[in-house]
Amino acid sequence: MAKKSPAPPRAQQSVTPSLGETVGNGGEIHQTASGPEARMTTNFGVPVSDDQNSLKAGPRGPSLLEDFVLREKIQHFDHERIPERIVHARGSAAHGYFELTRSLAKHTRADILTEVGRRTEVFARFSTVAGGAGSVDTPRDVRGFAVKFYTREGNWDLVGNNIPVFFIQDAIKFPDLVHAVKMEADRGYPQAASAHDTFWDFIGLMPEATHMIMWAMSDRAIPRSLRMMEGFGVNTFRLLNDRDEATFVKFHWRPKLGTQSTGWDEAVKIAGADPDFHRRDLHEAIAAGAFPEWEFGVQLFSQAQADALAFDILDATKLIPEELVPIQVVGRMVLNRNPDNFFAETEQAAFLPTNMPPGIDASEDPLLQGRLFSYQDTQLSRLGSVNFHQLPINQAKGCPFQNLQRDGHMQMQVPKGRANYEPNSLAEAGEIGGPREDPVGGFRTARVAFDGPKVRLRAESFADHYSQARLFYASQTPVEQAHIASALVFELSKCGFDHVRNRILANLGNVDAGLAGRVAVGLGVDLPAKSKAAVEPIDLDLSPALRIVGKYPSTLMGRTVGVLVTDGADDAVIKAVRRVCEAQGATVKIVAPKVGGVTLNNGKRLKADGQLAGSPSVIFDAVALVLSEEGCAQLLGESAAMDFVANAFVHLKAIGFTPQAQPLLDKAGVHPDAGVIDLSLGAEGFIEPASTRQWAREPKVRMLA
Ligand code: HDE
Repeated sequence: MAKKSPAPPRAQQSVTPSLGETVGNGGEIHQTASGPEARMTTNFGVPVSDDQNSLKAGPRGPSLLEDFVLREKIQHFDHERIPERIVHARGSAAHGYFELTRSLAKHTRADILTEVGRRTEVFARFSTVAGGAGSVDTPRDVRGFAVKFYTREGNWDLVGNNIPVFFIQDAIKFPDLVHAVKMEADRGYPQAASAHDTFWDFIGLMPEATHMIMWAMSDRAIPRSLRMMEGFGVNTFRLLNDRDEATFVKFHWRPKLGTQSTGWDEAVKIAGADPDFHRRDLHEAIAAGAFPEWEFGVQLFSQAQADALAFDILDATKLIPEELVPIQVVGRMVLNRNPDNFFAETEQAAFLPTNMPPGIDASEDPLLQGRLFSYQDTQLSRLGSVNFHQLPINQAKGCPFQNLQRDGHMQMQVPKGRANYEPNSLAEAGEIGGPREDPVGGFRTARVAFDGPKVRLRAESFADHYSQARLFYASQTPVEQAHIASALVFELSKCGFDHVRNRILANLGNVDAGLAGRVAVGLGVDLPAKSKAAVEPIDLDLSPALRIVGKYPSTLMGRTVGVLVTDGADDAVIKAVRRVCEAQGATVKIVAPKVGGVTLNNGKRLKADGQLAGSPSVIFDAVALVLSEEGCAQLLGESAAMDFVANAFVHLKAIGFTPQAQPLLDKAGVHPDAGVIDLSLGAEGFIEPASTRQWAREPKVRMLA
């Protein structure tokens, strides 16, 4: 345990992070507390007398080489950055807990999945895939959904996505996929965007990606909030019980707030208005005590059930419809603490699909098999040391770790004794013998028999590239189908090569002739004949669970309402809007022409949460316009006000208004509909339309493909 440092002249505390408690063999780190009272020292503890001026030869003279305070500070700064993740570089994370609500003891011996009611600490990181660490939060992209469970039997990292399938079937194509989607090699753009030639070139030549493309072009790829995304383990895993009997499993996360997305053009505008839209949203929700929560579910199935399916459960481009194998909810995750330090925690977190406690095991999915190598390996270039597991965020906090691995770059532990090899008999001489293997409690691999030649082949059972793409598209509501078609038109319109576009159109013909036709019309090009499929697609039973629209109940819970106010606005109406919205669990933000706020009709001052130009309506889920007549007249000359109203309308949001706001509504082109609510009739009527999008409005404001 930590020793106290000698008492410094001013209050200073020596703290030991959890490392000292969890490693079990003596690793210690002394960190100086930072606080108003703490004394500044160099990294080696020498007190610093002046942090404002470097050491110079006279007040105007050159700086001196002997200034170790300056040199240490600048040198540390020079090396503050580490390489960003090659994929999923842009991420936001939070701490929380997982609680098991139903035991899976019949299927697994994993402690975390068998002890009902136990809370296990977790760290969850959400990410975009393609963009760099400094890119925006809202591009059209897959989202990473990685959860580290600090279980009592070692860390379990469930490193998933918000889409249940993947682009490719074999890990050997992953570098190609990532090269194709990232910035083009010669020009270094586009950043965080799949809408360019190299991506669609690769996709067209890899028909196995078509199912994933349907998801990536759906609204799932433009989530409203990280708190409003489903999560999926994607690959098939195994659970192993006490008798080492295996059950296949797919893992699912379902957000308590439902799945909700932005519009595509809205996401583009949000990128400008608030590049940190998702990061801020997660941070603010947790800081406000509105803790994001997900249900944890499993699809369990036997080898016999797997054999009866029309596709291979080892193929990560396929999902198992919930209608065939239901999701059983067995737990929940609550995120209730923001990281203390972005770099130390979110950036240094290393997720490894190989982190599995006893009772959970991988399958032979060739994508997963590659992942079992890749993540461990990538940490070496990113974190720079084989000892990255000793970083506080990566430590096995739920249990001690102990083995005979030694030394390496940045070793933080100080192991005792001579036993750094095994077998050894040093204990017989009274020395430390070191930890021993545990054949009973230790991790065991599923006993799967294989007999066959070594081959470089894709299994024939992987060859149907289109049936599930067709299933996904056919299962969507008309609104969602229109969004998929329009997204394809948008993306392909950014491609310069005709042959690239045409190959995609030809492949789409295998998904749905109507879809291919819509996209061709949207592009203004002739529809080519459909491509030859390796296996003719079949029509599978529809899966309504694959929709977003209508899948979860409408709710204002966790959403944000922007109330635009001016001087002279009616205090009673503002209060009523706030009351009804907050009663539903929404956050209300006041937007005013000036951040200092407004003077209301009763003379009271109301501070604003945001200034109009910096708080466009794209960052809210619904808006209310509580204006005075004069205030409205002034806003008629303010383009930000016009945009506020017009964008709320075209992004299908509910607009509550006081009658004084009518001229602004008229000028912004708002037509009355079920989502345009007169607040003078009572604020209650605002709740229902504000809890969803006004899908019926969409054909009037947007030419969808
Ligand atoms: Fe990853 N992936 N991946 N991936 N992945 C990484 O590991 C990789 C795949 C996912 O918040 C990297 O630590 C290969 C599927 C997430 O830190 C890297 C293949 C799924 C994260 C890597 C895949 C994912 C990563 C980069 C194909 C959903 C971010 C940095 C075989 C199930 C985790 C790192 C975080 C990160 C490799 C495919 C999810 C390079 C080779 C499928 C959420 O190791």
